[in-house]
Amino acid sequence: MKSHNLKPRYDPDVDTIVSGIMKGERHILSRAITLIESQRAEDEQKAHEILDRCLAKKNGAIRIGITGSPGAGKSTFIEALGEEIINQGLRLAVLAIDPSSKQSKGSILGDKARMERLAGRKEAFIRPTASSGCLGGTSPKTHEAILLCEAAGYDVIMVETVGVGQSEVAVDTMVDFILLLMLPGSGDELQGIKRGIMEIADAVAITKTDGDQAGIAAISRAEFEAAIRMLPPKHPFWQPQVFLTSAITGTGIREVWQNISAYFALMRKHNTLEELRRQQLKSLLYTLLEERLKRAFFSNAEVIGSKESVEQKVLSGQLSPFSGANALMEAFIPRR
Ligand SMILES: Nc1nc2c(ncn2[C@@H]2O[C@H](COP(=O)(O)OP(=O)(O)O)[C@@H](O)[C@H]2O)c(=O)[nH]1
Ligand SMILES: [Mg+2]
Repeated sequence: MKSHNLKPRYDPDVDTIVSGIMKGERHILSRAITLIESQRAEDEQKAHEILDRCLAKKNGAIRIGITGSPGAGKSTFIEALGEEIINQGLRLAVLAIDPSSKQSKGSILGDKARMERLAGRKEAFIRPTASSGCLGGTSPKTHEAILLCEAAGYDVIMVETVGVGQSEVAVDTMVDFILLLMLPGSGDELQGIKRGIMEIADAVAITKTDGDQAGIAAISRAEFEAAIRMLPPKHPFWQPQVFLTSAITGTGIREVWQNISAYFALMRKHNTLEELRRQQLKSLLYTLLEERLKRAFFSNAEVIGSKESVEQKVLSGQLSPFSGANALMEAFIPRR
């Protein structure tokens, strides 16, 4: 008899998952992140239990956000920086969020392939994640995945996100250090929306400064340095620096890591990291609460029942959007 057809799907219970995570078993950690990302109610419940039990374990990991436009060289940079980190004897988890992966699974594989050398190291855990419609890909789920990676004992956690404005603000609430990657010649973007990103960057790396890009990269560096001087400091003790890097030749990679290390040494000296952790938890609390409220609102029978007619009245000018919103709130929580 062929027994492989009868083999049940591997579905470990909460105890097995929690102890597997604590032991640093990568496939179990991956399984737990899948539960976090699941939309199914029973998975959500399971993920919740796992998270609650993992939260108790704190390991003092450092969290680094790597952000920049698509094609800026983030994944390739993480591979180069990641090797440097692992060679220092540290364990590294990478949560790579790819907004394009919503449509095609191909690009998820693409990102993992880009970090192939890193993926082959036992000290590294690489988890490509679909952005599931969230701007830039960060969501409470990313924050939860970070918490699990910490419980699994990783010393450094990197989150790759695409810089599209609002998403950096979201990633800023869950990581301790933000490295902004910019292409040579992108200094003109400083005038526009990228300014918001500059405000939360703790360091800037101009990427791909190999080949014939060296001259233009030097100009960009001066432009970014000038822009940083104009900004109010994010931390009183920290002045962001601009680095020229190449993931291909290895230029600047070690310098960036030294800069990041110096930042965390200062954070510890000023006892700022603990305070930051508290702020991050508070932020997760309210993000989750907002998500729960929204879900409760839009799945409420009364709201569903009146939504269409309210919308029609707003469209035909019978109701202002303001009164329409009030009417829907009234449907959700009737005034007593
Ligand atoms: N010349 C050069 N090309 C690079 C460098 N880093 C990345 N690339 C290339 O730039 C493209 C985009 O890189 P990728 O890491 O996927 O960018 P991401 O979208 O920001 O993650 C790929 O074709 C890389 O091979 C670099 O340091 N120098
Ligand atoms: Mg990438």
